[in-house]
Parts: sequence; structure tokens; C-alpha cells
Amino acid sequence: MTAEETWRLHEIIAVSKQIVFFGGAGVSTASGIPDFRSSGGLYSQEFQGLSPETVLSSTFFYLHPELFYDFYRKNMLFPSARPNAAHHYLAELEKRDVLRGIVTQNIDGLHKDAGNIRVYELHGSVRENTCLECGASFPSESVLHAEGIPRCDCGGVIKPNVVLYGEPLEKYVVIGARREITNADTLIIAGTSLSVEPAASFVSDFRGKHLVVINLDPTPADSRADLVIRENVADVFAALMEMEKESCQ
Ligand code: CNA
Repeated sequence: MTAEETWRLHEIIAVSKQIVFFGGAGVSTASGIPDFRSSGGLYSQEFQGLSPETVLSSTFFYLHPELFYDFYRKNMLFPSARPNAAHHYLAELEKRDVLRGIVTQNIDGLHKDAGNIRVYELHGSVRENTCLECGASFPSESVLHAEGIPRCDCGGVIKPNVVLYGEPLEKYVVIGARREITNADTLIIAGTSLSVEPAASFVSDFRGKHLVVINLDPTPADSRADLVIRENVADVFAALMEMEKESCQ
């Protein structure tokens, strides 16, 4: 990343009062959680000849819960993952009251761990799990440490509150997320291929002044952006934090 890019991003953030961050799996790769579509991502692997999209579908969950959980525990739960510089920088922006909210496709809960409160988790969270029979709630540890299919005391199957392929997004989360994007003066899109719908299309609600894309690979939003940075998003925000610290001294 050039110093010019960091400076330009700093300038955009400095003149913005209503920033929204729209992120995806690439925000958490620096925390050790693989994404789907990068070369080392989950889509480059196969699970008993099945694609992750098939295994993570609602149909597969109900037809083959044991296989679903085998995949899910190995590939979607990362109990030791911690927020990286990108999560921490965004928590700082919310404290400064210039970040309206985070709209994320991630299910790892790391934005909340970093201290952000206004987080719209479009695809749910691995941290919340519900018994399909009685509605009781469970933490991710109950799923992680169960043998086979995790079950409630009532005998019901426990399901993670994540949006599986084939399931609709939560209406109230979508309404909140789209309202934030529509009212933002700056939208920062990062760590997402913008290929999962309907989430990806929400960025076209943006009517504000500055559109920034930070992503290792090209995205469909690049052509509309004022600033495109093709770097590791954690490195970008770490450099920005450093620059802002130095300029305060
Ligand atoms: P994706 O389709 O895998 O795309 C990730 C994008 O991020 C790619 O374009 C990469 O080039 C880019 N990228 C990867 N690492 C970095 C990095 N360090 N800095 C900058 N860019 C990077 O993932 P999307 O989020 O676009 O797809 C949405 C899916 C992925 C959602 O359904 C998620 O639930 C799902 N997912 C979430 C997690 C998580 O919660 N951490 C992990 C894996 C998949």
C-alpha cells in the first residue's frame, strides 16, 4: 500500500460523519479464519465430494445433520480467533461517533468482540444457537463440544442462528442495514467478493459522497469507487492507526 493511499483514506475518514462499513470474510482472514473464494479458501476444498455451498444449505442441514455438523465444527467455528487491526480500528471509529454502523456478512462475531455495538450481521452469528423444539438458546461451545448432532435437554436438535443457503435473511436486520447504507456519507467496502446475494446488492443503496473499496481481488464495486486499495484490510487499518497516532504527537 502506498503512503498516498493511506493518506487519501485518512482524508476521506476525516471529512466523514456518517461512515458505514460493509464487510465480508476477508476482514477476518488476518484473524486466522479462512474465507470462501480466495485461493486458500473453503471453496478450494471439497468435503466428501460436496461443495461448501451444498453442505451449508438448509436442505443439507435437515437431511444430513450429522454430516453438516462434522463440516461446520471443522470449518466454521474458530474459538481462539481474536479481532485484528481492522476490527479494532472500526471499534475506535464507533467510539469517535463517526461510524453509523457495520454491515457484515461474517458470522464469526469478531466485530462485537472488538467493541462495536451497531453491527448488522446479515448472515447471523455462530455465537447464537437455538433448539428447534423448545427455542432454548445455547452458546457456540455447546455445538463445538457436542458429539455428533448437538441436542437440547428436551431432545430437540440445536441449530446455529446462521443463514444457511436457501434461507431468507432476517427482515429487521436487512431493514436496519439498508437504512444505514442509504444514510451514509461514506461507504467502505472491504474483504468481500460481493458475490453472495442478496447481501451484495445492498451496497447499491449507497447515495453518499465517498465510496472506498479495500480488497485483495477486484470487486464489482471498484468502478464506482473514489478509492480502491488492493491490500490486506488489517494492514491498511494498522497503517492508518499508526499514521493517525503519529499525526497526534
Ligand atoms: P468471499 O466470497 O470468500 O470473498 C472474500 C474476499 O475477500 C475476496 O474477494 C478476497 O480477495 C478478499 N480478501 C481475503 N482476505 C483479505 C484480506 N486480508 N484483506 C482484503 N481482502 C481480503 O467472502 P464474502 O464475505 O464476500 O462472501 C460472503 C459469505 C462468506 C458469507 O455468507 C459469509 O457467511 C461467509 N464466510 C464468513 C466467514 C466469517 O464469518 N469470517 C468466513 C468464511 C466465509
